[in-house]
Amino acid sequence: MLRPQNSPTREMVTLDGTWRFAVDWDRTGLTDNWQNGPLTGHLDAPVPGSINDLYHDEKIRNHVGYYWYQREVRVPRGWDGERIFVRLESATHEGTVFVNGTKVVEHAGGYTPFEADITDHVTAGETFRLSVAVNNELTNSSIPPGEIIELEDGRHQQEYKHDFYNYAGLHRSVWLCSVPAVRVDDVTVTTDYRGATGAVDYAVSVTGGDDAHVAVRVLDEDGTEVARANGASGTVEIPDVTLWQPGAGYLYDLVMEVSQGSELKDSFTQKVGVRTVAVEGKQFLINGESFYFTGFGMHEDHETLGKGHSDAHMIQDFQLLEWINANSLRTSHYPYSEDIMDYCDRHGVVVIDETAAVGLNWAIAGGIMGGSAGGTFEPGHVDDSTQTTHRQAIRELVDRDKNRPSVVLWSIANEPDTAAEGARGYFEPLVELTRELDPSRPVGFVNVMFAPAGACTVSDLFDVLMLNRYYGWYVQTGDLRTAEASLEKELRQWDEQYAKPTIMTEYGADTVAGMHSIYDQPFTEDYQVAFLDMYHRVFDRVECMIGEHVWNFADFQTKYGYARVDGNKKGAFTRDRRPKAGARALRQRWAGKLGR
Ligand code: GCB
Repeated sequence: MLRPQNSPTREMVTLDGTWRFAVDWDRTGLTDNWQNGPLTGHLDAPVPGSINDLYHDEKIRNHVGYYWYQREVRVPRGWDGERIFVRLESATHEGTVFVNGTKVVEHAGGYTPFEADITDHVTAGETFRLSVAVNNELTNSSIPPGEIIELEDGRHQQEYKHDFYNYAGLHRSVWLCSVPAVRVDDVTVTTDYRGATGAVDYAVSVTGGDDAHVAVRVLDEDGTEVARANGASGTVEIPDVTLWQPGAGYLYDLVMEVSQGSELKDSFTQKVGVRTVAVEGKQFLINGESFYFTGFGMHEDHETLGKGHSDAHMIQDFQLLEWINANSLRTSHYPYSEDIMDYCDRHGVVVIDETAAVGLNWAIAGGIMGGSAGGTFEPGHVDDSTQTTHRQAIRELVDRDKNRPSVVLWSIANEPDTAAEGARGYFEPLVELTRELDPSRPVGFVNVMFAPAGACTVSDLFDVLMLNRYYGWYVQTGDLRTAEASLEKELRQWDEQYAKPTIMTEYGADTVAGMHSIYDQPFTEDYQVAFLDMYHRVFDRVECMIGEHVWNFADFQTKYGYARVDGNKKGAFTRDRRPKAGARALRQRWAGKLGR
């Protein structure tokens, strides 16, 4: 699905702002057809934004089920004869959209976009009522999975096995768009270069006209045409190409023009960065050069907004990433907003792009995250229905981000129970699917500390190893000497057994800003620095290590738990983005790594 844009043949209007809002307390909204009239009550909700931290009524925050959003929309009068779409960048976790009284689309998966062709339900120049029922429930057939518990007093409670708050709502922008009937429906690009000449392989699919002709032009960042070609697929060569590089995200415009006879029907522009990605031995190569990842596992998480996107917060976060000398990030633990991805493309930030498959692990459920015990890969837990949704999550992620130069590696899950029986049967087809959908990028998953080398049953299926380790924190707490020995021993085992490029995708210690000690005392800023230093010494001694992503960029909100005081405090920055001592230590370390 293409991202909407303004072009000579396409227009878009934002539907962001304040919408009417109602909580579907008794789950009667759909049966009572709330879409058929104005929502009752006096509440409003912001789009984009999470709803959980906004209202004084705690029941709204804790509600399990549907929230309803509604607004009036006027279709621009010049859109007569165009196809009209509504596009939601996300509805977490499920959205059902109505135009006036009619259901136009339903979508599951809280972090990927969806759209509906509403041409037959609206009239140019007139208004319509747009309603969205958003469901925040997580079950064993959702990604991420969860379980809804009915309490003795009849209330429902949402359980889940991942460590971030289950924010809900319309977290990203909503658009009304016009597109021509004959139009570009999809485009896939892959890039290469030989010497100074860049090559862009493209394949355009057109809908609405079999006899349509496609012409493509490539413009550089000054708008100068540097290449052109005819046909719906082929290769365009760019002389004296400027490569997309980590830290310098040069983007060309691939302008596709669809005509019938001499009439221009559609014009769509795809941003293209020319770069290559490859895994060779124990190295990860970008443009043929070995790349070392510095950066973080992140979260979309802010006070008040929850997981709602805000450009101001995004720019502040990327400024801090630049300040700290991070060259990359992982979209832990779900696909991030398309605005964030655009930013990474434009600015040369390297991305490990992750699905929302987090918490597929019943083995740690009885431990640090709370929850019920039992095996992971069994009916009712992670089963065929989970896998079906997981497949769809992979499809939608690759479809959304396949043309992004910033994305160099797919992460298809975070910390699944890969030491368990059933893990290989579950993951093998998912790896195959990812490779089928995108043969151009390496595939990985993030391994949990309970599935070390020798116990993990799936690591051989992947191109890159990604490990989360918490020696000195969840185990050997406060004993960095023992932790250093354990970490080094384990990393050497991975190196010997797999000899694959290995990224430490999580390591970190909860740190209370302002707390200090002269001892190795957990939770202090001093311990955070000593902990990070210890990991870095070890990484520098083990050959397969090609990157370090600290957990986490900033403190973030989680569900309640005795191990969480107002959320997870492993941030290098506080939730309001002030640096802890660890941030300055990282800045210095990574300046060295990047030769700054
Ligand atoms: C992990 C998870 C991450 C948690 C982190 C922690 O292994 O991948 O989601 O937040 O540990 O701090 O416990």
